[in-house]
Amino acid sequence: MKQIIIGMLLSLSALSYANNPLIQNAISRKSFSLNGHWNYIIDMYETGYYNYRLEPHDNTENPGSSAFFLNQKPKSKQDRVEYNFDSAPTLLVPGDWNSQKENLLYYEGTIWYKKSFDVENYDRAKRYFLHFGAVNYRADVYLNGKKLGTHKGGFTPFNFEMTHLLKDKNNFVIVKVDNKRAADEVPTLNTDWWNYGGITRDVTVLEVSSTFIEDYSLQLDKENNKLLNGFIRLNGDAKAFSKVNVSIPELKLTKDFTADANGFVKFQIPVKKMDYWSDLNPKLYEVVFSSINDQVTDAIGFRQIKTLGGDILLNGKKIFLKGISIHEENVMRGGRAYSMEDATILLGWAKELGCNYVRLAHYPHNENMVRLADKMGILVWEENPVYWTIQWENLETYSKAEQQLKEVISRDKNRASVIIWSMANETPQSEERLSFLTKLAKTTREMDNTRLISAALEDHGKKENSNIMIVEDKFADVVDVLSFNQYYGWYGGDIDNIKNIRWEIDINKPVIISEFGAGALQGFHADNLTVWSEEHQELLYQETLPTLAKIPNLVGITPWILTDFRSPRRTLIPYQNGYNRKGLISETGNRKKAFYTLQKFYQQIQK
Ligand code: GCB
Repeated sequence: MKQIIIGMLLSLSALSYANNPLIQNAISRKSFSLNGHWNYIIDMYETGYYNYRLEPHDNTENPGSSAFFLNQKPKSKQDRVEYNFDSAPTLLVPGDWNSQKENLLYYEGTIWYKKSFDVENYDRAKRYFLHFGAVNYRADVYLNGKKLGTHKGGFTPFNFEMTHLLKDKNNFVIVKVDNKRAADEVPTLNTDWWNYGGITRDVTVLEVSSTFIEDYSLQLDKENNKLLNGFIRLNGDAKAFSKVNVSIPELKLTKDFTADANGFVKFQIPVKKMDYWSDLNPKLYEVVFSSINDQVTDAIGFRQIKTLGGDILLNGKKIFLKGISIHEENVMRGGRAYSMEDATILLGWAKELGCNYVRLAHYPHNENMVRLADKMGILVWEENPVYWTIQWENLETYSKAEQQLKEVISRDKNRASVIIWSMANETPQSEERLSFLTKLAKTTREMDNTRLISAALEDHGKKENSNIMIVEDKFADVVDVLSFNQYYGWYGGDIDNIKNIRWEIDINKPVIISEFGAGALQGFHADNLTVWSEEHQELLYQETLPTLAKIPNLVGITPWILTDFRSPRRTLIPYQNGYNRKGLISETGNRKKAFYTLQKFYQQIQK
């Protein structure tokens, strides 16, 4: 009996997930935006969610008027409703709340958002989805007083169908956003970045036909550069055995396929001459995916990425990844980055440094970053927020990590710039952690075998000779690229001794140094042994870069980090003042001395 119930529950949860599959390339769909001013109510005690017996209003048959998602209004002068969205202040969406209101800078908890809207040219024959670029961390979404669903994970997109609840006029969407940290979530309680809360990315209403192209992929085969592999997945009543077409007008290529009974078709398309995407030639082709009553256009680059012994080969040629790590923060404005303008600033700085590669740390960044990287010819490492001390033995925590990873892979699987999926960062070793990460890697390979797998691991000095650094981690056997963070000269190790250290790496895989760095307050000048001075950070770069260059299999570096970023862990006044100061650029946009040291190093590296 117990098993039957568990089985039923599992199939129910699978069903609710299957009902809301991620719609590929949301930004090119017919849509309208719900960005802008949303009314908000701060609800520290979650009064609008729980009744006074702490039962969720959601679960009660007739939620009382104190359920905020009903958006109740008093019906008479004697009617008492103790909240009112319409008289509440507003926050901008997209945007974190912390940087918009002074009293919310440190807030971690629940805030309710409300937006009213009409649907111009509402069409009964169409289907409508509410799409969120990201909400940090938990979103409970309601339309016209009814629940659409819940999503957890602060950095990945999700959408809910709302066809059944939508009207042409006077709709209201209410989102309960909760950014409280918790030990069993991903990321967990402890991180070295600001836990920005809110509806941090775009909100869009997508209008699609009753049967539409839900998802697709088109990628160059890993081995054969004259072959494209792809799939199309339809959603809707007429999906079975439906005709679909893929065309690349510039290549004069057009192919018809027929979907199977589930509306799915996997295909291969031979190609003759084509221009391959690379950092030096970021060529994107317009690709049109069509079905009987839907059409989606994307800009896709075709390239191969693989490893050969200690090298990474891009289109068969060795490449050195001149990189920098980046947090998703527009530090000059203050707050989470989300827009194309933000992406242009961040990737523009990376280009100015001489980068052909970025590590988007420590969670999936907004889609503008990878779309722009595609256009600019910047290779990308994307990362799952499995950071430090996740609950490895907790199966639900595993599901949360896997779900976020699947969502980013689903979103970005057609981006040529993305070459590495990183499973985790600096995670403490144990058998449970090894099987957790190995399972994540397996899932990733099943979803996408065209990219490389890595994780930011850790090194340490050998017992018998502390000048010899080693990486002892069984997960190194699983990854395609061995990456590790190393802070010799900052967290332990004498800066004067950097020149004497070397790494003993007995694994025939490419090596990336995923982090190194030192903190410096821009404008603070002293002799180069004075911690927090620009000169000290510059010295660390001057000493570290040539030392790393001696690692035989070194194929890339992403020093920590492009800009100073907000972190609650960094309390030292006057140097840190709430910022991690390892940026090469300050929160005022000024380059520190080490910026130029790294720039010079990259200029000297042959292509
Ligand atoms: C690390 C972490 C990164 C921190 C950085 C630091 O190793 O991966 O998230 O911000 O060190 O500055 O300590």
